[in-house]
Amino acid sequence: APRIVTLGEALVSLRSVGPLTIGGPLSMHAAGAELNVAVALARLGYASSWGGVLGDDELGEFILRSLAAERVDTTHVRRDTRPTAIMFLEARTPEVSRIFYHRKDSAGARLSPHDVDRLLDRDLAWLHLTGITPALSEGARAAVLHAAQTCRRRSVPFSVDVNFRSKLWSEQEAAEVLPWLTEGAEVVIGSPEELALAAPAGKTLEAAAEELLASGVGEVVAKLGAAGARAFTGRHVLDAPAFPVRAVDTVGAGDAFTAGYLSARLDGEDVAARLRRGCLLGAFAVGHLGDWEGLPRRDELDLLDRGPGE
Ligand code: KDG
Repeated sequence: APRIVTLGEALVSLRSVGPLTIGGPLSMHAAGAELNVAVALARLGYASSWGGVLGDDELGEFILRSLAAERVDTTHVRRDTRPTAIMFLEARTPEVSRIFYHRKDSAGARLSPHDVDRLLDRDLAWLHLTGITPALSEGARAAVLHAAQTCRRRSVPFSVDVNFRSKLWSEQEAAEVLPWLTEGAEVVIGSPEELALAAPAGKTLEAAAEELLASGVGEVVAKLGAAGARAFTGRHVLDAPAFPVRAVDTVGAGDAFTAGYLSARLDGEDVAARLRRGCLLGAFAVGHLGDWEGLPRRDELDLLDRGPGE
């Protein structure tokens, strides 16, 4: 099977059931936007690899164990003396949660262009990147830009999920860096606001999409949350509605959407089917606690597809 590689920082997320200030039980999950995509693709039967730097500590071991259980290849993970990053996820309502990072000077931020060379030095069919990595450190920024550049040079298709994180960098910094990351990507995904950061001259979603397509991006996909998603291919603009689900936890839904969209594209499906698969995986993620735990295997894809009540 063709190998799909994702690359970034994995974290341990500690989820509360209410305000962090009152304490109480926390549940422990492997997290990170790229890890979420890697697991989603592995569940759908792809040969999926995740690459990055983990601490040489219990939390790093926990993440490796989680990935192994999900059949995600971690051959090129490097361990470092810095700690594995942690984030607290404070759930206030199913739709509203807050994230508090403990990731400054973490192992994951030590990702370097050299790590990228080791990771990409093999047959790969697709590389998936996010706009989180360039916000982590100078080295991580150099690494992820190097990864995109390597793909352009070797004509390896790659995708970028913008994933703007305001706790890591400013919109201004992001707008300076993101166009260098997204240039020439096969697929760029983000909310309308995020897409505008990757296309600084584009004020509306349509203008941002046009600017990205003009920079050599193949498809621009806007995640619209409960309103579904919209794809711009240069020739078509297509919409898909979200699947109606009762939200349990919306964190991770964006990554699930991305994995769904990419998987349908890798399957050779048309744009309408890609959007539909994206929204479907988003619905699975929203309906379950944890970023990726509730995602479907390939033989479960039609579980929600049958529609409510069946
Ligand atoms: O998309 C979910 C991610 O936000 C979460 O798993 C943590 O990667 C993460 C981040 O940096 O915010």
